[in-house]
Amino acid sequence: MTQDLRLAIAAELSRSRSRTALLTGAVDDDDLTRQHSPLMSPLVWDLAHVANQEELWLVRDVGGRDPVRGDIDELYDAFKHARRDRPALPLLNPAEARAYTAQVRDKVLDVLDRVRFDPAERLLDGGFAFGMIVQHEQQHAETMLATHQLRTGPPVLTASPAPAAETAMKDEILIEAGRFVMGTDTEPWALDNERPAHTVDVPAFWIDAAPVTNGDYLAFMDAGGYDDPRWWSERGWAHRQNANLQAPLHWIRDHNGWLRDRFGRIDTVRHDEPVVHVCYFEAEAYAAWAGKRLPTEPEWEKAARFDPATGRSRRYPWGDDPPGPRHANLGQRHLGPASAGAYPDGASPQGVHQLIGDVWEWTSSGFHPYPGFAAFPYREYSEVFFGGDYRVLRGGSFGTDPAACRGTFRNWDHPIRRQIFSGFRCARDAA
Ligand code: AVJ
Ligand code: FE
Repeated sequence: MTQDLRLAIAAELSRSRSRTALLTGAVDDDDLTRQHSPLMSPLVWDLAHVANQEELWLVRDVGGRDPVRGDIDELYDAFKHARRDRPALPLLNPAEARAYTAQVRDKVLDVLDRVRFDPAERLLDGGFAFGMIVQHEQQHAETMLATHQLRTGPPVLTASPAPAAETAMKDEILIEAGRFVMGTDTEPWALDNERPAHTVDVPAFWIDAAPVTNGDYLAFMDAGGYDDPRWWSERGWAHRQNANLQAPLHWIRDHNGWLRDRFGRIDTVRHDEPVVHVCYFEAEAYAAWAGKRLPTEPEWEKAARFDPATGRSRRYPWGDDPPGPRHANLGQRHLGPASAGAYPDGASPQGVHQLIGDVWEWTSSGFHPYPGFAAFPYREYSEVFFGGDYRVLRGGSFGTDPAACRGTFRNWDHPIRRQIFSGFRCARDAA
Protein backbone atom coordinates (compact mmCIF):
# COMPACT_ATOMS: atom_id res chain seq x y z
CA MET A 1 0.00 0.00 0.00
CA THR A 2 2.58 2.50 1.15
CA GLN A 3 4.82 1.53 -1.73
CA ASP A 4 1.93 2.06 -4.19
CA LEU A 5 1.33 5.50 -2.73
CA ARG A 6 5.03 6.35 -2.98
CA LEU A 7 5.09 5.31 -6.64
CA ALA A 8 1.87 7.18 -7.40
CA ILE A 9 3.25 10.34 -5.79
CA ALA A 10 6.57 10.03 -7.64
CA ALA A 11 4.66 9.69 -10.92
CA GLU A 12 2.53 12.76 -10.18
CA LEU A 13 5.58 14.80 -9.17
CA SER A 14 7.30 13.91 -12.40
CA ARG A 15 4.17 14.58 -14.48
CA SER A 16 3.80 18.05 -13.01
CA ARG A 17 7.49 18.75 -13.57
CA SER A 18 7.23 17.75 -17.25
CA ARG A 19 4.45 20.30 -17.67
CA THR A 20 6.48 23.03 -15.95
CA ALA A 21 9.51 22.12 -18.07
CA LEU A 22 7.46 22.33 -21.24
CA LEU A 23 5.93 25.71 -20.39
CA THR A 24 9.24 27.22 -19.30
CA GLY A 25 11.35 25.45 -21.94
CA ALA A 26 9.31 26.57 -24.93
CA VAL A 27 10.54 30.17 -24.78
CA ASP A 28 13.93 31.88 -24.60
CA ASP A 29 15.41 33.53 -21.50
CA ASP A 30 14.12 36.93 -22.47
CA ASP A 31 10.55 35.60 -22.63
CA LEU A 32 11.08 33.86 -19.29
CA THR A 33 12.21 36.98 -17.46
CA ARG A 34 9.97 39.53 -19.21
CA GLN A 35 6.57 40.49 -17.89
CA HIS A 36 3.92 39.67 -20.47
CA SER A 37 1.16 41.43 -18.54
CA PRO A 38 1.07 43.33 -15.23
CA LEU A 39 -1.52 40.72 -14.20
CA MET A 40 1.05 37.94 -14.36
CA SER A 41 4.43 37.08 -12.89
CA PRO A 42 7.40 36.56 -15.18
CA LEU A 43 7.49 32.82 -15.98
CA VAL A 44 10.85 32.51 -14.21
CA TRP A 45 9.17 33.66 -10.97
CA ASP A 46 6.56 30.88 -11.23
CA LEU A 47 9.35 28.38 -11.86
CA ALA A 48 11.34 29.22 -8.73
CA HIS A 49 8.17 29.83 -6.66
CA VAL A 50 7.00 26.28 -7.39
CA ALA A 51 10.38 24.96 -6.20
CA ASN A 52 10.37 27.24 -3.15
CA GLN A 53 6.93 25.99 -2.00
CA GLU A 54 8.15 22.44 -2.57
CA GLU A 55 11.23 23.15 -0.47
CA LEU A 56 9.22 24.80 2.35
CA TRP A 57 6.69 21.99 2.69
CA LEU A 58 8.45 18.82 1.61
CA VAL A 59 12.17 19.40 2.26
CA ARG A 60 11.98 21.48 5.44
CA ASP A 61 8.60 20.67 7.02
CA VAL A 62 7.94 17.02 6.08
CA GLY A 63 11.60 16.06 5.63
CA GLY A 64 13.00 18.07 8.53
CA ARG A 65 16.03 18.86 6.34
CA ASP A 66 18.15 21.98 6.17
CA PRO A 67 17.11 24.65 3.66
CA VAL A 68 18.35 24.26 0.09
CA ARG A 69 18.26 28.06 -0.21
CA GLY A 70 17.44 29.84 3.03
CA ASP A 71 17.92 33.26 1.47
CA ILE A 72 15.19 33.53 -1.16
CA ASP A 73 11.92 32.68 0.60
CA GLU A 74 10.89 36.31 0.70
CA LEU A 75 11.31 36.79 -3.06
CA TYR A 76 8.99 33.91 -3.80
CA ASP A 77 6.38 34.60 -1.15
CA ALA A 78 3.27 35.52 -3.16
CA PHE A 79 2.06 37.77 -0.34
CA LYS A 80 5.22 39.88 -0.16
CA HIS A 81 5.27 41.31 -3.68
CA ALA A 82 2.39 41.93 -6.11
CA ARG A 83 2.66 40.25 -9.49
CA ARG A 84 3.23 43.56 -11.25
CA ASP A 85 6.30 44.26 -9.06
CA ARG A 86 7.98 40.89 -9.43
CA PRO A 87 10.07 41.63 -12.56
CA ALA A 88 12.00 44.29 -10.59
CA LEU A 89 13.04 41.81 -7.85
CA PRO A 90 16.54 40.27 -7.78
CA LEU A 91 15.11 36.93 -8.95
CA LEU A 92 17.10 33.82 -9.78
CA ASN A 93 17.93 33.87 -13.49
CA PRO A 94 16.57 31.04 -15.67
CA ALA A 95 19.66 28.82 -15.26
CA GLU A 96 19.72 29.37 -11.48
CA ALA A 97 15.99 28.77 -11.21
CA ARG A 98 16.29 25.48 -13.13
CA ALA A 99 19.20 24.35 -10.96
CA TYR A 100 17.21 25.24 -7.82
CA THR A 101 14.12 23.27 -8.93
CA ALA A 102 16.31 20.24 -9.70
CA GLN A 103 18.13 20.41 -6.34
CA VAL A 104 14.87 20.65 -4.43
CA ARG A 105 13.33 17.77 -6.39
CA ASP A 106 16.34 15.52 -5.68
CA LYS A 107 15.92 16.08 -1.95
CA VAL A 108 12.16 15.59 -2.16
CA LEU A 109 12.53 12.21 -3.86
CA ASP A 110 14.85 11.20 -1.04
CA VAL A 111 12.33 12.40 1.56
CA LEU A 112 9.60 10.47 -0.29
CA ASP A 113 11.68 7.26 -0.08
CA ARG A 114 11.91 7.46 3.69
CA VAL A 115 8.63 9.08 4.74
CA ARG A 116 5.95 7.20 6.71
CA PHE A 117 2.41 8.16 5.73
CA ASP A 118 1.24 8.21 9.33
CA PRO A 119 -2.57 8.56 9.36
CA ALA A 120 -2.28 10.24 12.76
CA GLU A 121 -0.27 13.01 11.16
CA ARG A 122 -2.70 14.99 9.08
CA LEU A 123 -0.05 16.51 6.85
CA LEU A 124 1.07 13.03 5.78
CA ASP A 125 -2.17 11.04 5.85
CA GLY A 126 -2.80 9.75 2.33
CA GLY A 127 0.30 11.64 1.18
CA PHE A 128 -1.53 14.96 1.58
CA ALA A 129 1.51 17.29 1.68
CA PHE A 130 2.83 15.73 -1.53
CA GLY A 131 -0.61 15.99 -3.13
CA MET A 132 -0.81 19.63 -2.13
CA ILE A 133 2.56 20.33 -3.75
CA VAL A 134 1.64 18.44 -6.93
CA GLN A 135 -1.57 20.48 -7.14
CA HIS A 136 0.32 23.68 -6.44
CA GLU A 137 2.72 23.06 -9.33
CA GLN A 138 -0.21 22.15 -11.60
CA GLN A 139 -2.08 25.30 -10.56
CA HIS A 140 0.95 27.32 -11.56
CA ALA A 141 1.13 25.37 -14.83
CA GLU A 142 -2.33 26.75 -15.59
CA THR A 143 -1.24 30.24 -14.53
CA MET A 144 1.83 29.91 -16.78
CA LEU A 145 -0.44 28.81 -19.63
CA ALA A 146 -2.47 32.00 -19.13
CA THR A 147 0.83 33.93 -19.27
CA HIS A 148 1.62 32.18 -22.56
CA GLN A 149 -1.77 33.31 -23.86
CA LEU A 150 -0.83 36.91 -23.01
CA ARG A 151 2.62 36.65 -24.57
CA THR A 152 3.11 38.22 -28.00
CA GLY A 153 5.32 36.78 -30.72
CA PRO A 154 5.40 33.64 -32.84
CA PRO A 155 3.55 30.63 -31.38
CA VAL A 156 5.62 28.17 -29.35
CA LEU A 157 3.02 25.76 -27.96
CA THR A 158 1.35 23.04 -29.98
CA ALA A 159 -1.30 20.43 -29.23
CA SER A 160 -3.84 18.39 -31.12
CA PRO A 161 -7.18 20.08 -31.81
CA ALA A 162 -9.91 19.52 -29.23
CA PRO A 163 -12.66 17.09 -30.29
CA ALA A 164 -15.82 18.25 -32.06
CA ALA A 165 -19.36 17.53 -30.86
CA GLU A 166 -20.82 14.04 -30.96
CA THR A 167 -24.01 14.24 -28.99
CA ALA A 168 -27.36 15.88 -29.32
CA MET A 169 -28.15 17.42 -25.95
CA LYS A 170 -31.15 18.96 -24.30
CA ASP A 171 -30.84 22.71 -23.74
CA GLU A 172 -31.51 22.65 -20.00
CA ILE A 173 -31.78 20.02 -17.29
CA LEU A 174 -34.11 20.16 -14.30
CA ILE A 175 -32.48 19.40 -10.96
CA GLU A 176 -35.20 18.54 -8.46
CA ALA A 177 -35.39 20.23 -5.07
CA GLY A 178 -33.70 18.47 -2.17
CA ARG A 179 -30.67 17.91 -0.05
CA PHE A 180 -27.28 16.76 -1.21
CA VAL A 181 -23.85 16.45 0.35
CA MET A 182 -21.56 19.30 -0.71
CA GLY A 183 -17.80 19.26 -0.08
CA THR A 184 -15.80 16.27 1.10
CA ASP A 185 -14.20 14.50 4.06
CA THR A 186 -12.83 11.64 2.01
CA GLU A 187 -10.97 13.02 -1.02
CA PRO A 188 -7.37 12.48 0.14
CA TRP A 189 -5.92 15.48 -1.68
CA ALA A 190 -8.87 17.86 -1.31
CA LEU A 191 -7.75 21.26 -0.06
CA ASP A 192 -9.04 22.91 3.10
CA ASN A 193 -11.73 25.01 1.40
CA GLU A 194 -13.43 21.86 0.00
CA ARG A 195 -13.97 20.54 3.53
CA PRO A 196 -15.92 19.46 5.49
CA ALA A 197 -18.74 17.56 3.79
CA HIS A 198 -22.07 19.10 4.76
CA THR A 199 -25.69 18.82 3.70
CA VAL A 200 -27.25 21.61 1.65
CA ASP A 201 -30.92 21.88 0.70
CA VAL A 202 -31.18 23.25 -2.84
CA PRO A 203 -34.51 24.42 -4.33
CA ALA A 204 -35.36 23.03 -7.79
CA PHE A 205 -33.55 24.75 -10.65
CA TRP A 206 -32.81 24.41 -14.34
CA ILE A 207 -29.22 24.36 -15.51
CA ASP A 208 -27.84 24.57 -19.05
CA ALA A 209 -26.75 21.17 -20.35
CA ALA A 210 -23.54 22.74 -21.70
CA PRO A 211 -21.48 25.87 -21.23
CA VAL A 212 -22.54 28.97 -23.20
CA THR A 213 -20.89 28.77 -26.62
CA ASN A 214 -19.28 31.42 -28.81
CA GLY A 215 -22.33 31.19 -31.07
CA ASP A 216 -24.65 31.91 -28.14
CA TYR A 217 -22.40 34.72 -26.99
CA LEU A 218 -22.23 36.27 -30.47
CA ALA A 219 -26.04 36.44 -30.45
CA PHE A 220 -25.79 38.54 -27.26
CA MET A 221 -23.15 40.74 -28.92
CA ASP A 222 -25.16 41.07 -32.13
CA ALA A 223 -28.23 42.05 -30.09
CA GLY A 224 -26.21 44.99 -28.71
CA GLY A 225 -25.67 43.35 -25.33
CA TYR A 226 -22.46 45.25 -24.64
CA ASP A 227 -24.26 48.57 -25.16
CA ASP A 228 -27.41 47.95 -23.16
CA PRO A 229 -27.12 48.75 -19.43
CA ARG A 230 -30.36 46.81 -18.79
CA TRP A 231 -28.42 43.53 -18.81
CA TRP A 232 -25.56 44.66 -16.60
CA SER A 233 -25.35 45.05 -12.86
CA GLU A 234 -24.42 48.54 -11.72
CA ARG A 235 -20.85 47.47 -10.98
CA GLY A 236 -20.73 45.45 -14.15
CA TRP A 237 -21.84 48.37 -16.29
CA ALA A 238 -19.30 50.71 -14.65
CA HIS A 239 -16.58 48.18 -15.40
CA ARG A 240 -17.81 47.62 -18.95
CA GLN A 241 -17.53 51.41 -19.50
CA ASN A 242 -14.17 51.90 -17.78
CA ALA A 243 -12.49 48.92 -19.40
CA ASN A 244 -14.32 49.50 -22.71
CA LEU A 245 -15.33 45.85 -22.92
CA GLN A 246 -16.69 44.92 -26.36
CA ALA A 247 -15.95 41.22 -26.75
CA PRO A 248 -14.17 38.43 -24.87
CA LEU A 249 -10.47 38.98 -24.24
CA HIS A 250 -8.23 37.91 -27.15
CA TRP A 251 -10.97 38.42 -29.73
CA ILE A 252 -9.99 40.59 -32.70
CA ARG A 253 -12.49 42.39 -34.89
CA ASP A 254 -12.11 41.53 -38.56
CA HIS A 255 -13.89 43.19 -41.48
CA ASN A 256 -16.37 40.30 -41.66
CA GLY A 257 -16.62 39.04 -38.11
CA TRP A 258 -14.49 38.12 -35.14
CA LEU A 259 -11.17 36.32 -34.99
CA ARG A 260 -9.28 35.23 -31.93
CA ASP A 261 -5.66 35.00 -30.92
CA ARG A 262 -4.98 31.66 -29.31
CA PHE A 263 -1.41 31.24 -28.10
CA GLY A 264 -0.20 33.33 -31.03
CA ARG A 265 -2.31 31.70 -33.73
CA ILE A 266 -5.09 33.74 -35.28
CA ASP A 267 -8.17 31.71 -35.97
CA THR A 268 -11.88 32.17 -36.63
CA VAL A 269 -14.19 32.05 -33.64
CA ARG A 270 -15.85 28.61 -33.65
CA HIS A 271 -19.54 28.89 -32.83
CA ASP A 272 -19.88 25.48 -31.16
CA GLU A 273 -17.09 25.96 -28.58
CA PRO A 274 -17.66 27.29 -25.07
CA VAL A 275 -16.86 30.97 -24.82
CA VAL A 276 -13.68 31.62 -22.85
CA HIS A 277 -11.91 34.71 -21.42
CA VAL A 278 -15.03 36.47 -20.17
CA CYS A 279 -15.23 38.15 -16.78
CA TYR A 280 -17.99 37.62 -14.21
CA PHE A 281 -19.73 40.83 -15.24
CA GLU A 282 -19.94 39.71 -18.87
CA ALA A 283 -21.30 36.33 -17.79
CA GLU A 284 -23.86 38.02 -15.58
CA ALA A 285 -24.97 40.35 -18.42
CA TYR A 286 -25.30 37.49 -20.90
CA ALA A 287 -27.40 35.52 -18.42
CA ALA A 288 -29.74 38.47 -17.82
CA TRP A 289 -30.12 39.00 -21.57
CA ALA A 290 -30.97 35.30 -21.96
CA GLY A 291 -33.65 35.58 -19.23
CA LYS A 292 -31.56 33.45 -16.90
CA ARG A 293 -28.92 33.85 -14.18
CA LEU A 294 -25.65 32.24 -13.17
CA PRO A 295 -25.85 29.12 -10.99
CA THR A 296 -24.97 29.41 -7.33
CA GLU A 297 -22.02 27.34 -6.14
CA PRO A 298 -24.27 24.74 -4.40
CA GLU A 299 -26.37 24.46 -7.57
CA TRP A 300 -23.26 23.89 -9.66
CA GLU A 301 -21.93 21.22 -7.31
CA LYS A 302 -25.29 19.48 -7.03
CA ALA A 303 -25.56 19.34 -10.84
CA ALA A 304 -22.01 17.97 -11.00
CA ARG A 305 -22.09 15.40 -8.16
CA PHE A 306 -25.58 14.41 -7.03
CA ASP A 307 -26.78 11.05 -8.24
CA PRO A 308 -30.58 10.90 -7.77
CA ALA A 309 -30.56 7.08 -8.13
CA THR A 310 -28.43 6.57 -5.03
CA GLY A 311 -28.75 9.90 -3.23
CA ARG A 312 -24.93 9.98 -3.10
CA SER A 313 -22.54 12.71 -4.19
CA ARG A 314 -20.02 11.44 -6.74
CA ARG A 315 -16.41 12.52 -7.10
CA TYR A 316 -17.06 13.61 -10.70
CA PRO A 317 -20.19 13.92 -12.87
CA TRP A 318 -19.49 10.54 -14.53
CA GLY A 319 -18.82 8.67 -11.28
CA ASP A 320 -15.83 8.04 -9.06
CA ASP A 321 -13.24 7.10 -11.70
CA PRO A 322 -10.42 9.60 -12.13
CA PRO A 323 -10.70 11.82 -15.22
CA GLY A 324 -9.56 10.15 -18.43
CA PRO A 325 -9.35 11.54 -21.98
CA ARG A 326 -12.89 10.33 -22.76
CA HIS A 327 -14.38 12.15 -19.76
CA ALA A 328 -13.14 15.69 -19.99
CA ASN A 329 -10.89 18.19 -21.71
CA LEU A 330 -8.26 18.68 -18.99
CA GLY A 331 -4.49 18.75 -18.64
CA GLN A 332 -3.47 20.99 -21.57
CA ARG A 333 -3.97 18.02 -23.88
CA HIS A 334 -5.65 20.51 -26.20
CA LEU A 335 -4.99 24.23 -26.24
CA GLY A 336 -8.63 25.28 -26.19
CA PRO A 337 -12.12 24.17 -25.22
CA ALA A 338 -13.81 21.32 -27.12
CA SER A 339 -17.19 21.72 -28.82
CA ALA A 340 -20.23 21.62 -26.61
CA GLY A 341 -21.30 17.96 -26.48
CA ALA A 342 -17.83 16.54 -27.21
CA TYR A 343 -17.67 14.47 -23.99
CA PRO A 344 -20.85 12.39 -23.71
CA ASP A 345 -19.00 9.94 -21.41
CA GLY A 346 -18.31 12.76 -18.99
CA ALA A 347 -21.94 13.85 -18.58
CA SER A 348 -23.76 13.66 -15.24
CA PRO A 349 -26.47 11.04 -14.66
CA GLN A 350 -29.04 13.72 -15.45
CA GLY A 351 -27.36 14.75 -18.69
CA VAL A 352 -25.37 17.84 -17.78
CA HIS A 353 -22.26 17.97 -19.98
CA GLN A 354 -18.74 19.32 -19.61
CA LEU A 355 -19.01 20.44 -16.00
CA ILE A 356 -15.40 19.32 -15.65
CA GLY A 357 -12.81 20.67 -18.09
CA ASP A 358 -13.00 23.01 -21.11
CA VAL A 359 -13.66 26.28 -19.26
CA TRP A 360 -13.85 27.38 -15.62
CA GLU A 361 -17.44 28.32 -14.90
CA TRP A 362 -18.36 31.48 -13.03
CA THR A 363 -20.90 30.98 -10.27
CA SER A 364 -22.86 33.78 -8.59
CA SER A 365 -21.39 32.86 -5.19
CA GLY A 366 -18.71 34.71 -3.27
CA PHE A 367 -15.83 32.75 -1.73
CA HIS A 368 -16.83 31.71 1.80
CA PRO A 369 -15.85 28.89 4.17
CA TYR A 370 -18.09 25.85 4.56
CA PRO A 371 -19.59 25.37 8.03
CA GLY A 372 -16.88 23.76 10.18
CA PHE A 373 -14.01 24.99 7.99
CA ALA A 374 -10.53 24.77 9.48
CA ALA A 375 -7.51 26.28 7.71
CA PHE A 376 -5.05 23.54 6.76
CA PRO A 377 -2.13 23.49 6.50
CA TYR A 378 -1.75 27.27 6.07
CA ARG A 379 -4.14 30.23 6.31
CA GLU A 380 -2.82 31.82 3.14
CA TYR A 381 -4.17 29.11 0.84
CA SER A 382 -7.87 29.93 1.38
CA GLU A 383 -8.75 31.61 4.63
CA VAL A 384 -7.28 35.02 3.92
CA PHE A 385 -9.41 35.23 0.74
CA PHE A 386 -12.78 34.43 2.31
CA GLY A 387 -15.24 37.30 2.09
CA GLY A 388 -13.05 39.25 -0.35
CA ASP A 389 -14.15 40.61 -3.72
CA TYR A 390 -14.18 37.22 -5.40
CA ARG A 391 -16.56 34.92 -7.22
CA VAL A 392 -16.19 31.17 -7.15
CA LEU A 393 -15.38 29.37 -10.40
CA ARG A 394 -15.94 25.64 -10.77
CA GLY A 395 -15.02 22.68 -12.93
CA GLY A 396 -11.55 23.40 -14.31
CA SER A 397 -10.52 24.26 -17.86
CA PHE A 398 -8.56 22.69 -20.70
CA GLY A 399 -5.53 24.19 -18.91
CA THR A 400 -6.24 22.50 -15.55
CA ASP A 401 -4.55 19.25 -14.67
CA PRO A 402 -6.74 16.40 -13.39
CA ALA A 403 -4.71 16.49 -10.14
CA ALA A 404 -6.00 20.01 -9.52
CA CYS A 405 -9.62 19.38 -10.46
CA ARG A 406 -12.49 17.52 -8.75
CA GLY A 407 -16.24 17.82 -8.34
CA THR A 408 -15.50 19.56 -5.04
CA PHE A 409 -12.61 21.79 -6.21
CA ARG A 410 -13.15 25.54 -5.66
CA ASN A 411 -11.39 28.28 -7.57
CA TRP A 412 -11.96 31.99 -7.07
CA ASP A 413 -11.02 35.27 -8.70
CA HIS A 414 -11.99 38.92 -8.88
CA PRO A 415 -15.15 39.48 -10.95
CA ILE A 416 -13.26 41.65 -13.49
CA ARG A 417 -10.65 39.00 -14.32
CA ARG A 418 -10.66 37.37 -17.73
CA GLN A 419 -7.07 36.40 -18.49
CA ILE A 420 -8.01 33.08 -16.83
CA PHE A 421 -9.73 30.36 -18.88
CA SER A 422 -13.16 31.42 -17.70
CA GLY A 423 -16.55 30.79 -19.25
CA PHE A 424 -19.93 29.99 -17.76
CA ARG A 425 -23.28 28.27 -18.09
CA CYS A 426 -26.67 29.65 -17.06
CA ALA A 427 -29.35 28.48 -14.65
CA ARG A 428 -32.85 29.61 -13.68
CA ASP A 429 -35.37 28.99 -10.91
CA ALA A 430 -37.76 26.12 -11.51
CA ALA A 431 -40.61 27.62 -9.51
C1 AVJ B 1 -6.72 28.77 -6.23
C2 AVJ B 1 -6.04 29.42 -8.42
C3 AVJ B 1 -6.86 31.06 -6.88
O1 AVJ B 1 -3.42 30.87 -8.34
O2 AVJ B 1 -3.96 32.31 -6.82
C4 AVJ B 1 -1.29 29.07 -6.30
C5 AVJ B 1 -3.83 28.83 -6.43
N1 AVJ B 1 -2.36 29.38 -4.46
N2 AVJ B 1 -0.41 29.35 -5.36
C6 AVJ B 1 -3.95 31.16 -7.29
C7 AVJ B 1 -2.51 29.09 -5.74
C8 AVJ B 1 -1.04 29.56 -4.22
C9 AVJ B 1 -4.67 30.08 -6.47
N3 AVJ B 1 -6.06 29.83 -7.00
FE1 FE C 1 1.66 29.61 -5.59
